[in-house]
Amino acid sequence: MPLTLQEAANTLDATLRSLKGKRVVVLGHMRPDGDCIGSQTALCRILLALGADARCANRHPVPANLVAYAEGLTFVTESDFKSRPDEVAVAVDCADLSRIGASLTDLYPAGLEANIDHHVSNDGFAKVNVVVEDAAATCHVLAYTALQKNLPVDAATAASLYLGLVTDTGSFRFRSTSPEVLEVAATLIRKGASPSLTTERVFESESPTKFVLIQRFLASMRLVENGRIAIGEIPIGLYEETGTSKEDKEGLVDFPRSIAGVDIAVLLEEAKDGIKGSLRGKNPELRLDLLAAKLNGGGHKLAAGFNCLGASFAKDRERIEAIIIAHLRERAPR
Ligand SMILES: [Mn+2]
Repeated sequence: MPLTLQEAANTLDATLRSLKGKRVVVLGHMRPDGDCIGSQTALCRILLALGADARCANRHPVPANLVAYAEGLTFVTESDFKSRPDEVAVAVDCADLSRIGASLTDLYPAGLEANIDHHVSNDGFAKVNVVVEDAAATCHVLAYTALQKNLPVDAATAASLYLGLVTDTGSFRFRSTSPEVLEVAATLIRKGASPSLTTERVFESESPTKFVLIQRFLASMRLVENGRIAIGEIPIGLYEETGTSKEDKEGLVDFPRSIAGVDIAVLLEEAKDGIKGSLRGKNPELRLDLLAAKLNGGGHKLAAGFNCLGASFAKDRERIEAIIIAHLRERAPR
């Protein structure tokens, strides 16, 4: 099922052009990140330019630092969302339907029309599945297709596509940063994306309260397994205490990842309904997607997440830690 970028471009171009004259909703994942919002807004603009009646919907709102990318588009949140007659749904950056949320997907009982993604764990849930595991971002798949097939890319669309490339490659620092990715980025800049404006909006617009959250997160960090695993925690109530929200979690897991000798960086977040985890690595052989799967999750080889429903720090911290340690010993003994 995984495609090359070229195969994806051929399929996606035909699919997008076939949506002309139709009502389309572009769905993304809960707690959307830069690649999700970038993909949704870019695809929505391309579809509008192709003559489709397109809009975006998400379970959670667009994060404050990404709102500019949705300017001029209809972006609906779950609670206000109703499907329109004959509306076709397309998903971006979602490995499976649960990432979108049943409250949205249940409104399309005939199934989703297309699934555009780059997650290894994508289960091919739509009629047309355009999944490129080698792509650096869902925005990479979209940008490659749009540029190669001469789809309409105005300055706002270029900015959205660039956003997804920047955020999913960690500002062009991760392994996924290839010459091809940088070539696509260069073309997007020529079409109107601004690297400095992107940085300012996305990375230099944090709330002052986030620094309190960062301080507390750093204080919680500990090294285990001879320094090969770094774990930081967000206990229940910390967002309220620091005047922050879930969205402020973005980027925190890069701190444990940045330590020399750390193979697996872990962020554990305790909530009322359980423990959520983010996993980050430097070596793809560690297959963090498989580790996440052991904890009711999934993702990429180097970046994955999980959700242990009903778990709490007091009861389950050691069990989760043991699973992570066992996975590291199994995949990369030292
Ligand atoms: Mn992505």
